[in-house]
Amino acid sequence: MTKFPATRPRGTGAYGLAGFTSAAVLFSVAQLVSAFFATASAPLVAMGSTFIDLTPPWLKDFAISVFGTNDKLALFISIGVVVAVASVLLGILAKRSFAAAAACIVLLAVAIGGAVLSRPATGLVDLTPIILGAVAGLACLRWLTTLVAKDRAPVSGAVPVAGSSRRNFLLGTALSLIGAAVAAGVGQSLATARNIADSARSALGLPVAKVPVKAPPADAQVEVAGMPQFITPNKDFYRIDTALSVPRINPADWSLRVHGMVEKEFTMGFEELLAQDLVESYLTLTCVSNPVGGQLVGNAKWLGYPLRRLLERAVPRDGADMVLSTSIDGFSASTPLEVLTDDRMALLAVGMNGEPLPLEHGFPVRMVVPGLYGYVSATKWVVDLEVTRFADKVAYWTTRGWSDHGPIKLSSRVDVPRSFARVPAGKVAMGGTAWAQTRGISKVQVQIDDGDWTDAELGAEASVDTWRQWRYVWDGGSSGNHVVSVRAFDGQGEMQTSEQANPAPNGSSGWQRVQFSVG
Ligand SMILES: Nc1nc2c(c(=O)[nH]1)N[C@H]1C(S)=C(S)[C@@H](COP(=O)(O)O)O[C@H]1N2
Ligand SMILES: [Mo]
Repeated sequence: MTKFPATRPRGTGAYGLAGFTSAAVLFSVAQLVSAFFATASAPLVAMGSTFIDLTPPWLKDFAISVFGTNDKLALFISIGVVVAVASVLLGILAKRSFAAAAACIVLLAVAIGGAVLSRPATGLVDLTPIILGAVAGLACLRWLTTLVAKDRAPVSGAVPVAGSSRRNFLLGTALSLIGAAVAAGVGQSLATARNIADSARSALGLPVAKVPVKAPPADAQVEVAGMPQFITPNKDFYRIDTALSVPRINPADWSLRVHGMVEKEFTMGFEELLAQDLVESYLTLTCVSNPVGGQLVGNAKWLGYPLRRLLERAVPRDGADMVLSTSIDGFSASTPLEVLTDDRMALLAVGMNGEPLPLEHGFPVRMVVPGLYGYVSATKWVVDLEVTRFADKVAYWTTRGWSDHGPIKLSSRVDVPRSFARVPAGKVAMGGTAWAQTRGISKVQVQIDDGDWTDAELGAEASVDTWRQWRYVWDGGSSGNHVVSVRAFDGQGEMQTSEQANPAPNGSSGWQRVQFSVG
């Protein structure tokens, strides 16, 4: 009937779908297998962690300012989108040359393998997930592209040929995708079931402090609707770290090595730590990435052992001026030795607000140090303290452009009203928070529009290491837009600087201004 062939090869769409499906198989098989190996053996975790380690300060700042503490979710989604697009292109490449596409998959696997090996606490065996994943992905691509090649579309006008090869391709794709989803789901439940840290944490009873701390005065909390709680509940406490998957440490396996420029190096296990005379203190933690008016600040009651005592036992040698603390996942912080040996309450903490540390906040042991931003002091999942010198060792963020010393800047914030809130006419109760850890807050002033700076009422002080709330009742003004500004004074009467600074390299500064409207 016709001289033309009645079919032509399937278009690029089918190949793109084959590529996407093979990538899904590769990643989910690797994810499933990774449940039996180090957490960082999962391709997504290894890639994401490596990406985070390569992140320059401006990008970290940007990510936190846009996504806040959802920055990790944003990273996973971005990686997912990039992988999805790349895999479709790979499928299309396979139409021209299967060998070229296979070579790309092998290269990708090698790159991921490199990322896995670059993580602390991984070894050659941790390459198993990516190797098995790559084999499964390759096999899937081979199979599906063979099925596509057999499936030839009818040329328009020609009588359609039987659609069985078509059905085979779609069936193969559906089976592969279902298999991938099942593998990913099973991998997830295996990882949860094997999470020994979770069960150990639930079973753990912490000792009580030898010296319990006095509860904060009731009027540390000012009475203004919408104010944050004076003590931040653990579930609301901000979380910032480079750990894409939270380290899972069995306390029975935990130990802390204290070494370096010391007379007596030693290692302490968890039991031994709990047997020391533990103390409690209220302390406000602050992240250097907190922008003016930001929420990366939290206040908690900590239970722990004074780092001063630990270092007394090690006896630092002359010339040492820094302690490099390292976490199980390779993060490190450089803290001035004198800060850890003077009489402030720098703690090796095991408890937070009456519970063992939550997993995301450093279970089983972390550091908390009054007066310093977290990146130079608050090492979570800490396993190593090296007494050394700033001249000799550089910590995680310091190599990425942040200052090696990170004292917290005197800051204040407006919590109520929120930006662009509309308040009813009449009296307006405003409130906020101010902090200058180790020095305390002596005064907070507010200014409405271009009016005079006026003293706010202060909530009671729990300690110089905690934030202090303020309250101000404004008589109210004309309907329309207004601005409230805030500034604080520390315990020595020094005023917060009005100079605006971004978080990098050593913390934001400037007075917060909040716009709101009346009426
Ligand atoms: N192991 C580890 N500890 C870490 C970090 C980290 O990335 N890894 N980040 C630090 C930073 S930058 C801050 S601000 C605090 C935050 O502590 P939180 O998450 O308990 O609020 O932890 C510090 N300790
Ligand atoms: Mo931080």
